[in-house]
Amino acid sequence: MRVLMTGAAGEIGQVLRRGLAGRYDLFRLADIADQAPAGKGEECVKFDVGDLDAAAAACQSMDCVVHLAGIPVEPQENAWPQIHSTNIVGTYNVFEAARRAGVRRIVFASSNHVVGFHRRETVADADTTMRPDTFYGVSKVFGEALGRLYADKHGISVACLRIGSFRERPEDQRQFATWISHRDTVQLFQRCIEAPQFHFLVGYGVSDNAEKFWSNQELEWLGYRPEDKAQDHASERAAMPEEDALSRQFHGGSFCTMNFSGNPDQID
Ligand code: 15L
Repeated sequence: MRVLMTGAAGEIGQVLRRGLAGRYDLFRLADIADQAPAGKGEECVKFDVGDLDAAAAACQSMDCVVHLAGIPVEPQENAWPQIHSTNIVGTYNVFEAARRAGVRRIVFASSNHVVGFHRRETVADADTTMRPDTFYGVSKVFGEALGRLYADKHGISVACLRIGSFRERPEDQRQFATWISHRDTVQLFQRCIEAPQFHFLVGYGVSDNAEKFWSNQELEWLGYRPEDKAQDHASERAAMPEEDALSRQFHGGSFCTMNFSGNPDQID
């Protein structure tokens, strides 16, 4: 199996690179930034996802593309032009490049922020209505829609993973619901890359946290069995600050609060 991973020098990319090392006939690691030299079975390529021709060249002879490249949020939301060029145009380029190269599967790093404005009493699953909480969340909604299109129209098997809080350990109160450990992240991506043929799936990237707001029940067949849980870090919790009154109402937490000028009472 030959796998291309975009955003390979990012936080998740580096953990996947280590965790999946040696599993594939070729692991092609792509980023706009410099990367550690290629090891056995690896190949490093440097390009900007804004360049469709470069993306198409990187997709040549790949079976699967793991698309991580994108602009995140913290500490503040990036300006729309950057989100547009990297997360929207860049994601289109990678999907289209994969199609042109005959890639059979795409694993797309979506985000929990596609459902960020759901109230915490709601347990979200794959069919829950999208309620993005930032332009970043909107860009991930776009990526998931693109995934649907490329699955239905072109028969590419697409997995969209709504990643929660990817950290070594939970760092704040919300992450007792949203945390995903490094080890569980590796397992989840590996299952999606290696699963037998499927058409389209949406999954939540979350560890086995007792308080989680998201359900992967429909994904039992995938075999993702998280090994970590936030409650194992309960002793560290008392030292973590409380969330503000708006953040603690919604799945997206502080992402909902960023630039907020609405009325929370109107958000059902
Ligand atoms: C995300 O999608 C962000 O990329 C990440 O940095 C985290 O903040 C995470 O969501 C979260 O919800 O905690």
